[in-house]
Amino acid sequence: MKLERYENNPILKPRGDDWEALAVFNCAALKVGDKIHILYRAVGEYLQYVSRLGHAVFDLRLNLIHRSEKPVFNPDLRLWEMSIEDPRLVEIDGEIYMTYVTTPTPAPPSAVRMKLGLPKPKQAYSRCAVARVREFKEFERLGTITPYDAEERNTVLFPEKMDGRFVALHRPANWVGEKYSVDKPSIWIAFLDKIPGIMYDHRVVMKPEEDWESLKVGAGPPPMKTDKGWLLIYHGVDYEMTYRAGVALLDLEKPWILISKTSKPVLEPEMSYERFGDVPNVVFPTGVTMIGEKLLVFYGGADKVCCMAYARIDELLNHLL
Ligand code: BMA
Repeated sequence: MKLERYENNPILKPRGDDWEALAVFNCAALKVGDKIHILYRAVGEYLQYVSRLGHAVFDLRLNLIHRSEKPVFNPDLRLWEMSIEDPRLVEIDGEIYMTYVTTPTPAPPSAVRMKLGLPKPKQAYSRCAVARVREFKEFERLGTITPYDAEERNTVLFPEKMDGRFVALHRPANWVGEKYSVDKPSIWIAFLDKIPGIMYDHRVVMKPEEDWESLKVGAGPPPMKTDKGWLLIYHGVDYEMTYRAGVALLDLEKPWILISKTSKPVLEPEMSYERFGDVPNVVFPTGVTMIGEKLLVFYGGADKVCCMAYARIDELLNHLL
């Protein structure tokens, strides 16, 4: 099964000559009432490749009704945040939370470095942090939640607490080897008593298995509750650095148990806006929402633009089961 692409893709393109001039991609999504709020990663220069977050609002027919003139969330150098990347949005007990990546050193991706002839910088680990979001204007930093010894991206929170604890999926890229029981970067689950807080009780949920995910896997948007289980859209990367999207189903009560996952990707780079951009051959899902029976997946195309693809939820679940 494949996701269907929205006919008016890309839904957001780079704009102006400042903070979002070069790339806008990897967008979080949250439906509030009859609006879909998008927070997207925006890049305005290649040398340092600092990303900030922009905010866009769409109606349920995907007409753009607002786009911020300025970034709504900026890195804070006093906190060793050089860049804010790949946001994910989730509502838990009536509050909106955003998980995001912070990188402490400037680091354009290798495709961009090669074009500019820049050397590979020595990089400190990226980490994932959480902010409480109010009205998509106020972002209250609640701190880093990933373990101090882990290089992290792709942290998402479940939309519900379990036994009073927050539940997260994360992808510690350097937790590989005998000690960790995985030999490639995998998706792990962990718990938090509160936020701010630190994750504990880590378990592996999903390892790379298929050819198209042979290098690593990482969570996409936060898991979505269905009567059959938690639906997780994730990305897989192969040795050619092609990013594709797959779907998995996790047990409702014991979400560390994988019920099923698609053996083939549901979305892969085919369109020019997914094949050619700042980093070629990338679809990178980071947002999900439901409209009626339709599941909408928001994703970045080639680290350049924001896009959407969709499927009927019953068809997707039947396919998984
Ligand atoms: C990942 C992240 C994403 C990016 C992807 C493809 O490691 O940096 O933000 O979209 O690589 O370059």
